[in-house]
Amino acid sequence: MHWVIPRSHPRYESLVVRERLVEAFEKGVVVPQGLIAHGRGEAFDYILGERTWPPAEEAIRAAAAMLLTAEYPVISVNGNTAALVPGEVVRLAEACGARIEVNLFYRSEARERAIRDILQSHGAGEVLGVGEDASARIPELMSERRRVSPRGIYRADVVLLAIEDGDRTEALVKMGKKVIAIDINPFSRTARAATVTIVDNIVRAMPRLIEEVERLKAVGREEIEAILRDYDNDRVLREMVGIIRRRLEAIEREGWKVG
Ligand code: PTJ
Repeated sequence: MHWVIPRSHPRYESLVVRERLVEAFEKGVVVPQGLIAHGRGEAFDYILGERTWPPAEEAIRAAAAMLLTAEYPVISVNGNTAALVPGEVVRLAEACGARIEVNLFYRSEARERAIRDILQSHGAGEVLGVGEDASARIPELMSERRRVSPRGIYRADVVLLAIEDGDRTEALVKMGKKVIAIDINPFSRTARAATVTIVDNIVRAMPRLIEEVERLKAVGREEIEAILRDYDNDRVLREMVGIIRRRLEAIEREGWKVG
């Protein structure tokens, strides 16, 4: 870490996360655009009071159910995800039997390898999507992100992605895949296109998702299927927008004691 952040700093956690991204940026794992994307995420997190709200909990439960009932789940990893939650990606993949694939908007083989190495240093086995392995193409997508592994995202029925641009989410849904997105911006195209959208900071959402997968493993298939049947992503997104609106109104009315 370059800057020693005093534990007593009121924004300690958030500043430590920033340092992690800056370090990953200096190693070439995160692109400069990833730092900008994080700033956008921070702004939404600030508005949401940096906590996981009930509709996000509901989406996490549905995501866990979807991962557990998937035939071929794949976790897609980009630079920001690798910098922020590498250990959690590996633990989640283990918990639900998912493959892990590197998939980058700003693609370079050096970045692919660096991200694979980070994941493997956290215990990952095979990491797909590196170099020649990304030989399949997502139709209708122009960015480098269209290159995917035929043994990974291309074949998956359920794809979990995070901090993602909207084009690919839409293209994956068009291919008939179920997409679980972690995106703290409920207005983003990714949030609106995904099958299940977890509107939360990835650093909070991933540990909770792992917990939920572990919990649901112990319940019956019927209960898991009921969770999926009752889930409505449109409603969850509208509820998140309602939370933002009510929070802003409460702060306007009562000031900062709202918290
Ligand atoms: O590593 P690469 O090459 O694949 O590139 C990654 C970036 C992030 C640059 C690329 O995917 C991108 O440009 O993404 P966008 O279009 O800026 O979208 C990122 C979304 O993630 C935005 O809606 C942000 O609000 C949201 N976001 C940012 N940080 C977090 C987040 N959501 C959850 N947790 C975060 N920590």
